[in-house]
Amino acid sequence: MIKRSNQVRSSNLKTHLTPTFEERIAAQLPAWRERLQGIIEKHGDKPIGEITVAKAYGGMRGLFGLVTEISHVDPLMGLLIRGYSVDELIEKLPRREGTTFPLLGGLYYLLLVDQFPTLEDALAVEDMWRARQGLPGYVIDMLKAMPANTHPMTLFSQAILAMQPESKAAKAYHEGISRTEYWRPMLEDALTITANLPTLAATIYNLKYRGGAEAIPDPDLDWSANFAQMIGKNDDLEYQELCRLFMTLHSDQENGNACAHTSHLVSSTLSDLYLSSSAGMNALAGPLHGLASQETLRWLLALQEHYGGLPTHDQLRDFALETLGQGMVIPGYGHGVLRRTDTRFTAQYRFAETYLPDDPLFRLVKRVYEVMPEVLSGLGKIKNPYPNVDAISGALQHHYGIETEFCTVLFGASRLLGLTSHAVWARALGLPIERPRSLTTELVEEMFTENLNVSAEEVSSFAEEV
Ligand code: NMX
Ligand code: MLT
Repeated sequence: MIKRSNQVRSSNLKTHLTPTFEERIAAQLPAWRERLQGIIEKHGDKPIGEITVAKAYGGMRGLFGLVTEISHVDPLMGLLIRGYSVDELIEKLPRREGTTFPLLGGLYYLLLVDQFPTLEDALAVEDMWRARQGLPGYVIDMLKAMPANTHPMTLFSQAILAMQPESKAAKAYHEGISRTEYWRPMLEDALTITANLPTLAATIYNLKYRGGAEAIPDPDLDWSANFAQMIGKNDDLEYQELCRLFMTLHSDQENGNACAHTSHLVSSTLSDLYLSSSAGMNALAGPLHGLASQETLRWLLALQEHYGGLPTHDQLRDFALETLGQGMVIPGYGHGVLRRTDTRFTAQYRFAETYLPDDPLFRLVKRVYEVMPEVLSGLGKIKNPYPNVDAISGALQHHYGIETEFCTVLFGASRLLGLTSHAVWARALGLPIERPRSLTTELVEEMFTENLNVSAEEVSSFAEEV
């Protein structure tokens, strides 16, 4: 029997929805499977885009190679989860009386079940999470054994991986389970992993920055607010609200972003959710992806220190050009899909206007927003000169005293709600192992060498063969 820590002190928790999560998803599967099969039979050979040489060399930008129902990123409208925009989610998802931002139990219900949750549904998921809380003691021991300078994202990914022996799906596969049923124990793993994310994040925070204080969830608090409580912010209701907003905004972003795609690929081999979630977090830990939250905060703090406060517009322009001149990116700006200001930036901006309008770092974020789109547009190569979600998230966390290096762990805790939902549905719909092809440059050159006179038809048939 594995010794568990961080367990909630509560009884009478609802451990299931009625009908259960599993039944609600299972009820939708026959129609979905039929729909997918029909689409592939009827339209399977029709193109939905063009694979060009530039796309093959260019990080597959703009290539539609994945399908998911859970969320979609529209270049202009931004993130849509199950069709709902960020603002609609914030406005409509159920919340507890006396609070401003949504219960994440409701959002997870929407992500997984594809029905808009009632307050009762949201509270039931929060209860199901409570009933599954408790980190294995050996995970805490492992985290404690790591060198003090280990990055929190490394600890986060490694702790999720270390919990893999807990996987019900891996056990079921080992014992022999039909591939069509594999999603059921995966769903159980999804609930266990997500239930423990605030505790895991708080445990890492406390080990690194609070002398190792134990993180014990409060049964009276919701999933997001519990993170705040476990790092000692029991009385900071404002920060608890920010946690709810932050967790809502970072939870998903269709399937092609680097962490989602990584986790999707790993899961397509029928790896369990502990393995694919940890892999996804390793992608999120890169500075062009989720680490940009930390990097933006570092850049803003350096800017503030350099000018001894709020720089003028001209000073800011100079500082930005210096960063660019050093071959570095301006963190928090640009996007692979979006072509206007990220709606998740705007939602956090509104939070700041309401709760911390005079915060010096927020005033700096505002000033950067006034200057940066013009500076970046001036370079003539950036497709989106506007801020993304990371341009402000770290500044808000900083206001409430959160350590700079920790910001991406919060991003990860939220994003795993999306990643686990995608994986459960991918297995439920029987999506195959991912295995695209690669070319060598020599083959590319051969395909397009003029004097070889390869016709367009031959190129297509070559593409079919390879
Ligand atoms: N600062 C400097 N250069 C940039 C920036 C930026 N913020 N954004 C794009 N570029 C460059 C990019 O590196 C590329 O240069 P080159 O041709 O010399 O390689 C050129 O502009 C064209 O890039 P795009 O096609 O506009 O952008 P792409 O889709 O390749 O990259 C990002 C998207 C997000 C990786 C890129 O905008 C970036 O590096 N941003 C800064 C880091 C960041 O904020 N990442 C977080 C994204 C959101 N998230 O949470 O993951
Ligand atoms: C994300 O939230 O994953 C980022 O905006 C990156 C992306 O969409 O590519």
